[in-house]
Amino acid sequence: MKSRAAVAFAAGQPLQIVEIDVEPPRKGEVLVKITHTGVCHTDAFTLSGDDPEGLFPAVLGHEGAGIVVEVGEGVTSVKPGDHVIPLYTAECGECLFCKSGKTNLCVAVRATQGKGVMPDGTTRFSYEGKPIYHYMGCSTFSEYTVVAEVSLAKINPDANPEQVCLLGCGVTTGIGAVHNTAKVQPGDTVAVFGLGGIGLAVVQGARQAKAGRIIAIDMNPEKFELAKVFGATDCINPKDFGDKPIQQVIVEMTGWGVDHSFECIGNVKVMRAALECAHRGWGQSIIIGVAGAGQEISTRPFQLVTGRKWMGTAFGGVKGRSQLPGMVEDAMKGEIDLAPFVTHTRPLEGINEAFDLMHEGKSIRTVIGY
Ligand code: NAD
Ligand code: AHE
Ligand code: ZN
Repeated sequence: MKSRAAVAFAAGQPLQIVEIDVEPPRKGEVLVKITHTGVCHTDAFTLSGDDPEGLFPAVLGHEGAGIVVEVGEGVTSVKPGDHVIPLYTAECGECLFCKSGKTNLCVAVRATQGKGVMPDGTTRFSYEGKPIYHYMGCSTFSEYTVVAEVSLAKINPDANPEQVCLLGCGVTTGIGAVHNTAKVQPGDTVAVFGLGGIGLAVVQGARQAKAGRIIAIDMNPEKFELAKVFGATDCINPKDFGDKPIQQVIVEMTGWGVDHSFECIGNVKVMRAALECAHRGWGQSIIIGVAGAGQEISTRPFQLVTGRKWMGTAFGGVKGRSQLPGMVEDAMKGEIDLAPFVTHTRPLEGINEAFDLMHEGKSIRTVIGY
């Protein structure tokens, strides 16, 4: 079938809106009509060429919501008409990782996903007879996409897709990082570095967890208004402190540092600052941001010797098929507030503007409606 798609033909180039060919779903696969997709910073990261797994040409996009159109052989957990969210972290329930009960990092389709192909090693997308790669097992920048059955969460059909698409990545990642990874407790002190979609979701999660002080940090003070709406108690801009390291500022604000810090930018220098503002003896720092190829983190080992923990999280530790439907219900009950994240909406033709708005710091999320 034909599908309108925004194709990344080469790194660093704007996406091109073209009509691609999409093959029917094969065994264990599902054809989904995407109705809405968010644009996450990770899409921009991969488009920039900094992603070691970045492949071109590709259909990017991994923060979508849609409706099942057709299922391949053997698919039993979804049927045409079901409302779904594609998952870049699958959940097969059968692999070593799923069975461990210790992680959401299912490996069922991860290897082929990273190579931009379906589990059988081939792609369902082509343009003018030439193959186009899939992306993160989702490729939500195409109106029609094919994903593995294990990469689909079936959700309440009454949910607002323009908002719940954000549970496909950003909001789930931030909220999940607070509850599943850091396990923030009432009264805990939290620092959040970077107030985009991820950082603001961390702020919201910290308030849900009844954190005491929530310190929000960004170089763009325009992000502070929404951070306060979501529960930030202090908003600080590193530029206001001259040469003073921001970790020192936060330690001085809190006495000994924060119980939990979250890096939501992808900047290895900020990752260090986030670790070093954690409380002596027990503070922990969670890396959420994705850093480019060749980048490495560093700190004095003494920071760890003296009791700080350095951790990371993917998709907020959330198991997509078993836990995401419940998060959609939480959003429908108002227990997760999604509306403020959607600062802009655009048709597919406006997708490059969505990237521009992100880079200019003007948007939190632009949601593309097909
Ligand atoms: P975004 O661009 O919307 O937000 C980033 C924010 O960081 C902006 O507000 C920006 O002003 C701020 N910032 C940039 N440099 C800064 C600095 N030096 N100090 C303080 N603030 C600074 O991005 P996003 O969509 O929220 O994504 C954030 C990061 O999280 C990206 O690296 C993305 O790839 C990553 N991510 C990771 C996961 C995961 O599962 N681990 C999931 C989603 C996104
Ligand atoms: N491909 C990159 C890593 C990118 C990365 O870390 N992705 C996050 C999700 S970002 C969502 O916006 C993630 O979940 N990683 C775990 C995984 O299995 O991909 C690289 O460095 O190669
Ligand atoms: Zn994302």
